[in-house]
Amino acid sequence: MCPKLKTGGNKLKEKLLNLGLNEEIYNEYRNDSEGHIGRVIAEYKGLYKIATEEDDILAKVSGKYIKGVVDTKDFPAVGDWVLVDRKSNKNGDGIISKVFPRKSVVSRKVAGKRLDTQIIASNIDYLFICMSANNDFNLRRLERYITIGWDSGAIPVIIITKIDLCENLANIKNEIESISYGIDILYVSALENEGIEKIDKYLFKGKTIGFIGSSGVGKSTLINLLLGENIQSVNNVRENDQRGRHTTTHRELFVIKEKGVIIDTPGMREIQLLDNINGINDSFSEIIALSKKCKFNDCKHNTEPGCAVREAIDSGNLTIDRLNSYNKLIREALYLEKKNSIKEKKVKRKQV
Ligand SMILES: Nc1nc2c(ncn2[C@@H]2O[C@H](COP(=O)(O)OP(=O)(O)OP(=O)(O)O)[C@@H](O)[C@H]2O)c(=O)[nH]1
Ligand SMILES: [Mg+2]
Ligand SMILES: [Zn+2]
Repeated sequence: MCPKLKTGGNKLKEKLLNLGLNEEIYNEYRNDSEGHIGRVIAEYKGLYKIATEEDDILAKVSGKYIKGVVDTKDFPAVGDWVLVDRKSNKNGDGIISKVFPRKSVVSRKVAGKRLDTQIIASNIDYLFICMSANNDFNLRRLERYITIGWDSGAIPVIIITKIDLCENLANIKNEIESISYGIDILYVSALENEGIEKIDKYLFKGKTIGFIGSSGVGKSTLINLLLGENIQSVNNVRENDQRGRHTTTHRELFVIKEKGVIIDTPGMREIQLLDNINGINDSFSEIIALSKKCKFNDCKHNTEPGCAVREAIDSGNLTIDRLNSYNKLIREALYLEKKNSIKEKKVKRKQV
């Protein structure tokens, strides 16, 4: 426990420490004279469930707060620390007046043509990117998730699930290792209780783990195992029948007593990235390192002479799929960047 987290000589309620409150956020809160601190543990269309030092209460954002909202990402999200006007539900629903600065944010672009950002979870320490070793396995999709991970400010960890269903794990291992520089990879089977103990090294009081991945990969099953009880529903329909169905329908935060916090999320169908090139560059760090060795600074790695990227492809040290994937994600990000700058100009013009 952090001994410095005290309120006027009284130790802060153990519950907030178990929920992941740290000194940084607590100091922010202390500067606010009005209200109580709480963490958003679930969200239901405009209504938030907040864990406070006393109760779990339902709350809405204040009218004043809504006036300051520019993008959907300005609304509270699961994982956020917020300022609410009450800490028990004795007097009805609470009012949220502030979201404390987010330490990390897992987000993507809202599916479809809109430019809005959707926050998947916030204030996460480790992002568990879950992909199953059977039919969900897709290296190009994994690259997208890794990019979201590096973008978020959390530490990405790859969790390959359902290894009991995979006949050729060695192949999968080789493929993943070729694209996941500097990322821990765990291979697990919830069904056969295999590899689960390796997750222990990420479970600490005060730390938060977020789970993301496609529907049906076994996120909630794994979470139930870690919680030691069947809190989250899982899809019990046969493997082939479950396409398109989401068992988990909303994001929710759970405390594992003395061992940290876990956020479950519904499976994602589409993973559209934001316009952040940095996350892509972090995920494709070997291509960035190679391109520094190209003869021309602005090498496009097509037919230029002295191209270190092409040389790596020719010598089998880099796959063409990997380069194509990098180019595709960069093109997407640049396109979004352009659209976003047009949108910002429009907003500014309106404000003048
Ligand atoms: N064979 C096998 N099946 C598993 C394993 N883990 C989970 N499953 C099964 O996979 C199905 C889906 O599991 P869920 O935990 O609901 O998946 P999810 O990722 O939470 O899915 P959404 O909530 O829709 O995003 C269930 O039928 C589980 O029993 C595993 O390690 N091996
Ligand atoms: Mg689920
Ligand atoms: Zn080049």
